[in-house]
Amino acid sequence: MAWFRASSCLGNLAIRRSLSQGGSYAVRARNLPSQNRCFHSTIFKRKEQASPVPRAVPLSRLADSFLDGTSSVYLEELQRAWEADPNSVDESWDNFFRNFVGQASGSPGVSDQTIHESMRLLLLVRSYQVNGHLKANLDPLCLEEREIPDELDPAFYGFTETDLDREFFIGVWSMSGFLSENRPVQTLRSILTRLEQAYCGSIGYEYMHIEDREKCNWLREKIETPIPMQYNKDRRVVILDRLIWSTQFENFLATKMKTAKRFGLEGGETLIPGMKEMFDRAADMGVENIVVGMPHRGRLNVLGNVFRKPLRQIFSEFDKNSKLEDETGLYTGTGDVKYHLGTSYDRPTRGGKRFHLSLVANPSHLEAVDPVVIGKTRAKQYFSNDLDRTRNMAVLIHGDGSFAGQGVVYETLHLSALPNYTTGGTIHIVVNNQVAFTTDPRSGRSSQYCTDVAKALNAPIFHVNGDNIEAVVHVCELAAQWRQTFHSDVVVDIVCYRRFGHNEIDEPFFTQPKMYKVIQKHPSSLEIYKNKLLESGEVTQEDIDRTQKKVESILSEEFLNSKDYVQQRRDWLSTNWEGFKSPEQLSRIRNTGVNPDILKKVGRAITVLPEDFKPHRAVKKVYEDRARMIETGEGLDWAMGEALAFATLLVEGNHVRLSGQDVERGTFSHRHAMVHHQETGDKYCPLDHVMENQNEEMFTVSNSSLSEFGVLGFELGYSMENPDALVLWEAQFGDFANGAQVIFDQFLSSGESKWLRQTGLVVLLPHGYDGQGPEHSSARLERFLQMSGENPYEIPQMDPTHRNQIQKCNWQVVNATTPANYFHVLRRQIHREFRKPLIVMSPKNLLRYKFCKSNLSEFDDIQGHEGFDKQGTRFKRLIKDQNHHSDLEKGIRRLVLCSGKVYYELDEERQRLNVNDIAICRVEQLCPFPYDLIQRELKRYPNAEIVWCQEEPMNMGAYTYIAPRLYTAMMGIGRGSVEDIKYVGRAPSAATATGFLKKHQNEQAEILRLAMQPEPINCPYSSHSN
Ligand SMILES: Cc1ncc(C[n+]2csc(CCOP(=O)(O)OP(=O)(O)O)c2C)c(N)n1
Ligand SMILES: [Mg+2]
Repeated sequence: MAWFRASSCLGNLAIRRSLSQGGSYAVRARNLPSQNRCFHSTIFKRKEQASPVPRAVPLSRLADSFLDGTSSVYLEELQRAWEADPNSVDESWDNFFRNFVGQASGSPGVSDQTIHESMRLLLLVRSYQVNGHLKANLDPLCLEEREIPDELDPAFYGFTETDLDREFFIGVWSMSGFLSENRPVQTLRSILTRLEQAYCGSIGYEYMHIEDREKCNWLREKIETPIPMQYNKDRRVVILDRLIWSTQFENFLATKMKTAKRFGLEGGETLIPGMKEMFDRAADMGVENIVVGMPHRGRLNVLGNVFRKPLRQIFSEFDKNSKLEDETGLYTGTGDVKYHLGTSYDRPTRGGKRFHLSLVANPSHLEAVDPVVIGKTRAKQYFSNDLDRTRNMAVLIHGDGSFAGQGVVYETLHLSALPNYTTGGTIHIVVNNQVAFTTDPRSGRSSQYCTDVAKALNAPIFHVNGDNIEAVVHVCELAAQWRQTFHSDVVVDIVCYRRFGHNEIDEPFFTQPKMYKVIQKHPSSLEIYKNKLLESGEVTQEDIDRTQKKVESILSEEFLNSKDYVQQRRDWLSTNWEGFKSPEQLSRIRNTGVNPDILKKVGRAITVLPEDFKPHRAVKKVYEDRARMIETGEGLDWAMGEALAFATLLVEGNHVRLSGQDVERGTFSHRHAMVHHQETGDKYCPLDHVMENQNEEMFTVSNSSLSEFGVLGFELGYSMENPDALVLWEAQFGDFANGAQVIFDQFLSSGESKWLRQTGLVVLLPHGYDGQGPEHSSARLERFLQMSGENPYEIPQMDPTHRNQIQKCNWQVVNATTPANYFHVLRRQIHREFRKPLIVMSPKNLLRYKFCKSNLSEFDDIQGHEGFDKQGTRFKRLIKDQNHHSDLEKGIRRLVLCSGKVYYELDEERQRLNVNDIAICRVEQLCPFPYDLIQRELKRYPNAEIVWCQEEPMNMGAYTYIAPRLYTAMMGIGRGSVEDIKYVGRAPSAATATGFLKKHQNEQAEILRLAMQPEPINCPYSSHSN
């Protein structure tokens, strides 16, 4: 009987005890009062050892934390409340009191029963539902010491052994599950037996924290089945076959690649059959696409056995001499280690359906891929019109250490129910091998379970003993059913072990000697299952041998073939990206100007609000001003430039999505993309009405949760799905982007090179020195530039017809200074045959600055108009001096190169001082560096002193990026050396900016003074300066 479980692990008790004394293994004991635990022992121990029968505990003294923290007089209070108003209590309690009060004594067979006895029994039942998992047999090694809570002891409720065969009245329930069997009278023994089977076997269910009764009932129905769930022979044969594949794959690699790191799954092999059954069940329930994210552990096994990546290919990747296809023009990037690579596959199910599986490539940074997977899934749902989100599903696999430790797990979980981020539920599988590298759970988390973080989301959590393959398969299927039924997250926690060290060359005995002594002797889950099936007589030894031989011979054959395997063209373009160019295939440069009629038409559409709509007064004015900008064609501001970029991309059929903190209004109150009716609170989004009957989601602007890592990761994943989408993430202030540093470093700047995946994600980072202090001034421009992969000492091919500098760079960093240029750089993201991340240092005070305006004619494609230059209207990588200088200006004594809003301050100062021999050029695109245009300006001013001017401290901003490139450009035309580059800007500094406004103003004034001073500029901040 399952509730005698403790005795089945008796063999290990001695080990447990000595381990806990030694203190080397995590003991997650709860501090429980020691009295009243005796009933367990009276049941489990022989009579002479039995402790005295405890006294019943008065109801009012019952510890009722398991009833979600209500008071200790819970039942009495509940009864009083029910008597006053039956509707004031939960329906289940209403039923309870209805059944009992005034009836119990009259019911046949229960005449000797008190109401309180039945109530106590009910509490015991609920206690199993709430806490049964604490007694479940979860640890295959039987090493984990867990105190069984008093609430699971019948003695706690006053029951004694003599009650075991007494019949108790437990009522007739409308509630599903255990109490719904319509057997109002049962013996305590049969009740306990069922409770133990349901809640304390190889699966520990945590679900009573879910507030929704319908969901709890659904689960109860699945858990508290009349008889325990069993698979039939056919299913068992399939499960065995899958377990053989999973196990032998690892064994094979272990023998063939003894010294290679592969982060094997040994000890957790049941993951593979579990996943496969989960996917089959999901596909049966309508899932067509599954996007998977997972860490290193078991990845090769998942790739081979679940994704069906050709085994020969996997094996060949271990071979240092493996051949790369020598196809000309093949872009191979820098590559990545084999256990980070992604793949995709169309997989048939046992039920005859097909579904598509994609594994997202990820870096070593554990859990960083989580939001990326979710974002990609959401994009799949948008592009396949999967409105109820049942056809596209995300599955995330985690380690126990990383699930508990990494904050991005929480950030990702918290996106799960947000309307613009939900994917209708993610299935999380934790491969809980009870160790993280060398760290025990005791040092790795403060919570009981590594999965506790998911409870905040009301996700059910199924802990399962990883040695019990059928239990693993069962909860995997249940998770799929839950996801498809309730469209919310669910967690499967496979408690297993790690047979070897962290990787195959690591020695686990250094740090976990006692655990590994047990592991050494522990049979594999395959052994355990084989024995079980042999015992049941459902399979014979010959059947098993035949399957094992077949698997062995396929593995060996694939291994042989791997020697001649030639790596195929890397699968870097999924269907949506067909025709897109790799960094080595030249893509045509296109203009981004828009027909003026279209501009007017969409401009009008996005500047009107419905007649009966009452916006805030100030917002009304914003929209009136915008309407005027369109009508007059003059004075278009930043927000208008952006809105026009979005609107024109929408009419061209693209999807536009902008997300980030407070982006709907805009941190600086400039965007007002979502307008709020001041009386009803209704919202109106003008960009949803660019076209008639526009799909509501085609333009999405969405305030996000207060997360950078999670949300940026999500948008990155979103952007990778389909190139016909302009996806933007805006940081509240640029500084906050460093909360998402992993996404910048590991994905955005290097993803294409490592994994051959493109993204056109746009990142808007408010940046600029306006006296707001160290944390609101700098978006850390220098960091983005430092990560640029360009060689600063080599001028790439700049001829317009051969130029693929921008395709070869890893990302673009721009600091646009006009609304029109911002409009064009956004449109350029989509109007090209490749995608490249775009980092925008976006303005703050320029949003309303009187001179930061553009005319509508700079947006159109009319020859002769302001924005039209030699090639047409497009983004200007460099804006030359506004004084209409000719091709040769010998009288200019200084050329000030700068980027961003400091330009306007320099220009104002120049006008104030009436200086006319200084030219100011704006480098709008810093990366890739516009060598051609810089050289053009250098030639225009042959006698000018060359100055780089910036607001940031010398060790920050663009200076260290600009200097070698400017030098290379100068060298290319024989114009001076590196000493000829003069710096004007703030002194080197630890903090990005001063916190004192006065100091800021002085510093800013000094920059302007220096840049305009009549004397030549010496290099400041050096010992040679004067
Ligand atoms: C963010 C991050 N920090 C540290 C590491 C280094 N590291 C690699 S595996 C590992 C242990 C992971 O433990 P767990 O999540 O339990 O997975 P397991 O290896 O046990 O399967 C650590 C610390 C990492 N890869 N990523
Ligand atoms: Mg682990």
